[in-house]
Amino acid sequence: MTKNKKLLKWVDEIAKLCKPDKIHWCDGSQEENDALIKICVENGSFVPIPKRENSYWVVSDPKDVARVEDRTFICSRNKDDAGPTNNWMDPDEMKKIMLGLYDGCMRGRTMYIIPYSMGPLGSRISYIGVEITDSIYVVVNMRIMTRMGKAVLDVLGEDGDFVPCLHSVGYPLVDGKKDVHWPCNEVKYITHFPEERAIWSFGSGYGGNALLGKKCFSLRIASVMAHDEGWLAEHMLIVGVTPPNGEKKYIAAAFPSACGKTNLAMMKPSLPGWKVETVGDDIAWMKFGPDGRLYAINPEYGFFGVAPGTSMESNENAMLTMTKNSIFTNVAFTDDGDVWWEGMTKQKPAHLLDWNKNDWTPDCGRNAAHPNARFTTPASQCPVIDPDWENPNGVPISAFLFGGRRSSVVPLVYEAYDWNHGVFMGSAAASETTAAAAGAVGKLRHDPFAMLPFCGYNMADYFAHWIQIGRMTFPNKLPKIFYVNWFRKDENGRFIWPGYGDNIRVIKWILERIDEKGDYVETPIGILPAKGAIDISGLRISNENLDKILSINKEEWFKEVQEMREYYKIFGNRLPNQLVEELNKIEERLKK
Ligand code: TSX
Ligand code: MN
Repeated sequence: MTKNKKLLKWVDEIAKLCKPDKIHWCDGSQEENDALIKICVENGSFVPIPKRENSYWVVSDPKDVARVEDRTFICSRNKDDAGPTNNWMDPDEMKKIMLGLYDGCMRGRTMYIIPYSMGPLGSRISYIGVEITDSIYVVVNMRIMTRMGKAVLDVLGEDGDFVPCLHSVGYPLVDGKKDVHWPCNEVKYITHFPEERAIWSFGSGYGGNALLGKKCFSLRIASVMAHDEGWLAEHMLIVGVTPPNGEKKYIAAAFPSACGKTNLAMMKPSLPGWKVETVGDDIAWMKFGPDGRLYAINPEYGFFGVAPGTSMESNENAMLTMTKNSIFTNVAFTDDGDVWWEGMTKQKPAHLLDWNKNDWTPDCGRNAAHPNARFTTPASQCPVIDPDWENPNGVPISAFLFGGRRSSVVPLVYEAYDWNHGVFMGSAAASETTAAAAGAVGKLRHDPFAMLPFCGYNMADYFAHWIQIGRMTFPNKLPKIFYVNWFRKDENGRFIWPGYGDNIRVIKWILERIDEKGDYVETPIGILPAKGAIDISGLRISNENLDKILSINKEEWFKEVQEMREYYKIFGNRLPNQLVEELNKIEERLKK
């Protein structure tokens, strides 16, 4: 147990509020994990997967399958501090509502206390959280996704600080009510109190709604902490790239959903002699080191990835990571005792149990797995995990990549002229919607820095923070900034760039540019590769198509600038002037 005063007081307070039958302090041990999983196997909510050692199949309530953005709130004192891109409610008002919901919400259940560290234990870049939950699913997922248990309490000590994260599925077992395989509540709230750095979540057991170390802490609350303390908490993958000459560099990259971030994080490069190693696939925390460079850690301990579309072709390393010690949520189950999802194999199985445990055949007209089905799997099992992925000092970042899914207009890659131009590029990140998302397909959605659902404060202040970061060190110590687009289509609607492992060809140019090499041309929107500067050896791509994705169309870009001016209006006068200046500069260069 712990002698931490804040923690003991808080647990006592929450126990009085939620009124659980029992309290269990998680030590993180294998024995504890085995015992919890045994409960779930016996009650039928977890099904062992015979083909994968120590792995389990779980299906959720069909109404609890994804993050609920419209039920996600930033409860700052002032509405303007949440900004135009967040839902806001007054913190006192929200607490009143939620205290009502939490009152007795754990009756008949056990309350689990999960002490966890985001980042290597004891690193100066890491922070501690404690999640209180009434869900065993949450406990065992948190054990994969974070460093969890007794060792964290030891680091916390008597006076250490932590982010309190309260979670309940909101399904008390009262009046003889029987438990269900996936308890949850129709009423859902995912709420954040940025000023007191606390998280309250109610009603959902799924992913980012319930595993509070991930999006809630590591992005929404941590982005506020980073703003206040002068560092960066970003929705970015981190990879180490080693060229044949051995001069390894680390890159961090932010992409909106459905752009293949996890695939890029574990990419198998197609150029001979090149190596890509994974530090993280979703979140990067970065602080300045004594040398003035930015050093990044992955605060997570596992991958919580979208299963559909993941295959030996699209992401072999992810497939090899999840062969054991993994949890699969809302995928399908095969007759021979394995999991399956759309896109996993070219040939669909003849029969499955689908994600609702109903019989499924290829002609039944339904998906076998839910499109947002997930794997939870330990990062340590990734065949290409970086040797420094747990280095408490982090890894030095040489470049930031922003991107989006754009079938037209945006070239394959371009480089910012300077830091503020790069910040502009991050703020301009946008992506066309895919069938996986709700709403119309192919509509352009702004997703600045891929942080739209994850920024815990006013997005305009976040832009200003990025500009401020650029003034905190020598310019030559800052990562160079690039924008990439793997998704240009030709007039027949076919992807022009092969993507996947061939993206190493783009990264090769990026690494050359970091060393002030690599042939380039200056254009109104930024620095593009010169003709011949992208290594296309062994690729089948026509000159015409290559020219198309490595050049800009001024008319299209005038429109793009106008569209961006319109978008910026939502931020009002809180938008940093530097970003409007960058827009003006691009427009002036386009006129020349
Ligand atoms: O993840 C992707 N990446 C990054 C990989 C390291 N995807 C999948 C996106 C959905 C999650 C991609 N899809 C990428 C990409 O670079 N590019 C594309 C588009 C594309 C799709 C299929 C082909 C080529 C490009 N197939 C053939 O050309 C045969
Ligand atoms: Mn993400």
